[in-house]
Amino acid sequence: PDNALAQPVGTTLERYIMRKQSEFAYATGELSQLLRDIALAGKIINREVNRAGLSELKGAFGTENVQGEQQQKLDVVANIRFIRALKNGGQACAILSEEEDEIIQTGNNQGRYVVAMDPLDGSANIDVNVPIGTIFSIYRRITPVGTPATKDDFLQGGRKQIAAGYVLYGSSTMLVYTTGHGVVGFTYEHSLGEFFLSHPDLLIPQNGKIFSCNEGHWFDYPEYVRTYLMECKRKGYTGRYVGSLVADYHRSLLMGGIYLYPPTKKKPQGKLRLLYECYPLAFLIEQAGGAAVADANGTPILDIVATDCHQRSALVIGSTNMVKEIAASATATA
Ligand code: AHM
Ligand code: MG
Repeated sequence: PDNALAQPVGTTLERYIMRKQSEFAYATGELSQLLRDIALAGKIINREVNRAGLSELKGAFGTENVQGEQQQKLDVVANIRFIRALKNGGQACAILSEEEDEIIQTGNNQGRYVVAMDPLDGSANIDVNVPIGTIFSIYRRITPVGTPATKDDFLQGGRKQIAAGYVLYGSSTMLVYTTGHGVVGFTYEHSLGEFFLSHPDLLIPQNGKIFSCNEGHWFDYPEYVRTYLMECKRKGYTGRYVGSLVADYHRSLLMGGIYLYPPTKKKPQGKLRLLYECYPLAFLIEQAGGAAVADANGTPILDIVATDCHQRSALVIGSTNMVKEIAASATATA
């Protein structure tokens, strides 16, 4: 406590964004503003997530609306909050959300960016107080500024992302993102309402000893996936599966490991969505020195061609050497 005052003041997200903006001579400040808007949306969703249990106590916390209607589901609320924050921010001309079939025009046709997002991922975990997350992916639009955005703005392919990230609502709330210059992580300080830089340069260990998948689908997995998982078990690796993609991904990033959502008999294309689940996490993992592939051939996720805004993909993501091993297991099984 004596030297508490001697502690350096932490770097806030705001200060960090400003510093980065001045490092890139071309920066117009628009992407910076968009990142701020996303951080604000994250704070708002964080607040909703934190008081989710209280909303069951109808009325007591003002959770019933004026018409006396029941509270909406948290993922619906998150969707509304996120869209509102981006509309007010003015930088995004359109949004693609897991919650809506069609792309959402924000009315900001002067905006240069489009944002694909899963406002609250891990739907099965929302009601049971298990970590959940928001995922986002940003592109510079290819349609002319001043006109409404189209699907083409979203279907540019994973390598065209200019920024991506997530907010993890866990034991602490974190914002992790990349603009293509490495990966940074910020931790939310509730009482100050600020994100502070806590992980300046996130790199995933090249090897790991944790595998993460839903083993309930075991009999539906392709043979090479089972072979690889058996090998993990033989080596005495640890199995961990939250069932929230952001949480399982975040653990893999920090500790090393592999996360798998392979094709199954019921979901031959995989379950996860390419544009707002797989692409952004693949961009982040490559920036953190890891790997993300879609199939037994080891095709990088970022090279999968997007033809539909809501298309699904299989996903194998994590420590490079583990991802390579599963590809090797595919060749050996073939
Ligand atoms: P959701 O977008 O409906 O929440 O589904 C995505 C989630 C991921 O967070 C998680 O990794 C996966 O689905 C879990 O699926 P399963 O229950 O099949 O293991
Ligand atoms: Mg989802």
